[in-house]
Amino acid sequence: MGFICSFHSSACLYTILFLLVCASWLGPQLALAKHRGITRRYKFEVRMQNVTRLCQTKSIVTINGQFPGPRIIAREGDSLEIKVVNHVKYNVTIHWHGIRQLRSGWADGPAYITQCPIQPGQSYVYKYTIKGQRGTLFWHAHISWLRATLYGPLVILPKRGVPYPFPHPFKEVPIVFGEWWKADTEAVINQAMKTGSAPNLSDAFTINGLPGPLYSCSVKDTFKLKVKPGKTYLLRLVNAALNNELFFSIANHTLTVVEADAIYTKPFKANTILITPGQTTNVLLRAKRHHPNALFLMAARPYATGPATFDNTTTAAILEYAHHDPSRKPKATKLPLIKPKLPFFNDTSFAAKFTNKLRSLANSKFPANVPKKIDRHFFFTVGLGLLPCSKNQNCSGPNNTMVGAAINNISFVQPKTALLQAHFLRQSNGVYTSNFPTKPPTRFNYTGTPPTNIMLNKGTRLMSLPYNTNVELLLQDTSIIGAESHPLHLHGFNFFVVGQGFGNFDSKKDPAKFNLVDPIERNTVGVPSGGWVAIRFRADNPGVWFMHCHLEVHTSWGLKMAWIVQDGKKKHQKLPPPPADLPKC
Ligand SMILES: *[C@@H]1O[C@H](CO)[C@@H](O)[C@H](O)[C@H]1NC(C)=O
Ligand SMILES: *[C@@H]1O[C@H](CO)[C@@H](O)[C@H](O)[C@H]1NC(C)=O
Ligand SMILES: *[C@@H]1O[C@H](CO)[C@@H](O)[C@H](O)[C@H]1NC(C)=O
Ligand SMILES: *[C@@H]1O[C@H](CO)[C@@H](O)[C@H](O)[C@H]1NC(C)=O
Ligand SMILES: *[C@@H]1O[C@H](CO)[C@@H](O)[C@H](O)[C@H]1NC(C)=O
Ligand SMILES: *[C@@H]1O[C@H](CO)[C@@H](O)[C@H](O)[C@H]1NC(C)=O
Ligand SMILES: *[C@@H]1O[C@H](CO)[C@@H](O)[C@H](O)[C@H]1NC(C)=O
Ligand SMILES: *[C@@H]1O[C@H](CO)[C@@H](O)[C@H](O)[C@H]1NC(C)=O
Ligand SMILES: *[C@@H]1O[C@H](CO)[C@@H](O)[C@H](O)[C@H]1NC(C)=O
Ligand SMILES: *[C@@H]1O[C@H](CO)[C@@H](O)[C@H](O)[C@H]1NC(C)=O
Ligand SMILES: [Cu+2]
Repeated sequence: MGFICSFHSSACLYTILFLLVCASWLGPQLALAKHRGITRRYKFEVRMQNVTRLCQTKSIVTINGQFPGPRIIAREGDSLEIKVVNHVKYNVTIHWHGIRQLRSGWADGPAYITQCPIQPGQSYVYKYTIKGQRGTLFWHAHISWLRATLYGPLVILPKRGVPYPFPHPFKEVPIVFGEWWKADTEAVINQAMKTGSAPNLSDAFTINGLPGPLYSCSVKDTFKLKVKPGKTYLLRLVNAALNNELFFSIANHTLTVVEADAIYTKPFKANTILITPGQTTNVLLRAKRHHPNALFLMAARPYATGPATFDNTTTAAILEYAHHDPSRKPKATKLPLIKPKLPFFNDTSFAAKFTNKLRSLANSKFPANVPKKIDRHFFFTVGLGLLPCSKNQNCSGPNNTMVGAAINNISFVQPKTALLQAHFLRQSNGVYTSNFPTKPPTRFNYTGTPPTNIMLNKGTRLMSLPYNTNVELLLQDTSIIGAESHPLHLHGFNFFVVGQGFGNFDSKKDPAKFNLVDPIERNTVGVPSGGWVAIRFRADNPGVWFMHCHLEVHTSWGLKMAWIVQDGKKKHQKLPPPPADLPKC
């Protein structure tokens, strides 16, 4: 039956294409370049496209008319040149999430941080080289809420001839989670910023662009994963949802986690995966040895801790076994469909147990180079608060206020020009100041009863670091308006997650418990709800690097800041000048 993988379902095509590309496309080109990387060129035409989900058609922003967007595939060491041409009425930028962008900050993508937007009718070529990274990442728009539909996987294979540090999978399949609104998402966030209320909730989550059979009018839009008994599959999980961390589980199957944010992990088994927006996770799925005469649901739904209501629906795909003997193939519709059991929405103890299992391989091939001698310590509170609305607004908060979000009580104000350009040209005057506070302005019981004054400050303040500074950063959640897990994403770096805990960070007792041996290395970490996390990184990449909550609504509200990393003394430690086609404001 056309039940699951109907011909007009783009996501089915999408996987098939991906598998084909993996199998053949890389062959001849790479044979010529055993050790040296090659340059791969892509063209991204930003175009509107009508797409129907949940029985409603809407016009969405896409790349090349595809939703989800095209896959980018490269090998470690390759260079990418991606020409983005903007044919829509919106300003657009694209971010290559998790790519370190070593000395190529001009290609990072966050609007007004590293570049001005690509305006309607304009184009920009993102150029960068993938150095020392392999695994699953993704790309997405990095302006307003356009990433709701502008996203796709970015797969970095190891250098040719270099094996994975785990059994070679029979096939590799991207599983990209998204979030779907029936309404126009730009209207949703614009309305929220005008009224000061929380934005309208999404209507569904998606797997490879498809909501799945648990929504009304959606059975035909279900992603189907077909497996052969006894084979091992590598699922490349990406959470591209806007505002929700997700639990993911496949009924009656155990997954083995082998990689997170393009860093190999010590393998461990899990029935449920927790993945925040901005995170990626590779898992091995071992198909059962014999045809189980059943179908299995692969489902995802939120891990939600905040004070606000959330989209509590469940997206699902179907895992189906192929028969060795097609004549014995039972009718798929006759088979029982087995559903997984997911943790409860606010199961923070599950979240803590899961994240504590993530460890770097930390062996000679893949060492964990954790900074040991720290040059600068920072303590940042992250959380919500209230912001005053302008006089001509009528905001829904008390005394014409709106919900805001902040780091160290500063709700970031987006500048009118790109920070990286202002920094490079030494024209910071009137654009930003370099006085981001190293600690919160007042001490309080961060996770206890909040202070009575919960107003926030505003500003475009940055933190400047000399080249090669070893940084330790404590991220402390606050309970202002409500404790909540915030997935903090740092551009330009991977960091090591050396410690985490609940309540307030204790600078006397907690550092003794830090893991400096095999902590997970990643680019996005969930600050535990009502708790803290300690991260370390070496500031070895000159440029201006955005750090923000990857819940898009919190970014809109100001939970963001940027680091300046100054040039080093040597030539290869300096940021080169901007490319000629860098968009202007
Ligand atoms: C989308 O549908 C509308 C209404 O049917 C139509 O006017 C428009 O041309 C379509 N857009 C595209 C890109 O196909
Ligand atoms: C948000 O939801 C409200 C209530 O259902 C509705 O009136 C409004 O039009 C929605 N806003 C957008 C932008 O869809
Ligand atoms: C699925 O798991 C349940 C509970 O462990 C078990 O009772 C059932 O037999 C399994 N079904 C299949 C088809 O594997
Ligand atoms: C989801 O939230 C709605 C509204 O708060 C509630 O009525 C419903 O029971 C919830 N559903 C689940 C599965 O928790
Ligand atoms: C989780 O939610 C349930 C029901 O909404 C509530 O009773 C419980 O206190 C919550 N648990 C935590 C840890 O917040
Ligand atoms: C603001 O909005 C509220 C609720 O919609 C309304 O009662 C009030 O009159 C409005 N105030 C102004 C000044 O527009
Ligand atoms: C609103 O402003 C008035 C006057 O400044 C003040 O007395 C009151 O406490 C404020 N209310 C809130 C909820 O902040
Ligand atoms: C902070 O608040 C929590 C929760 O109310 C409480 O358990 C704790 O004792 C408080 N800590 C201090 C130092 O007051
Ligand atoms: C945050 O800044 C506002 C505005 O300056 C101030 O009123 C408030 O007390 C500060 N809050 C904290 C917790 O420091
Ligand atoms: C697009 O970006 C330019 C340059 O920053 C800005 O002037 C313009 O207002 C933006 N347009 C929209 C629709 O936001
Ligand atoms: Cu957040």
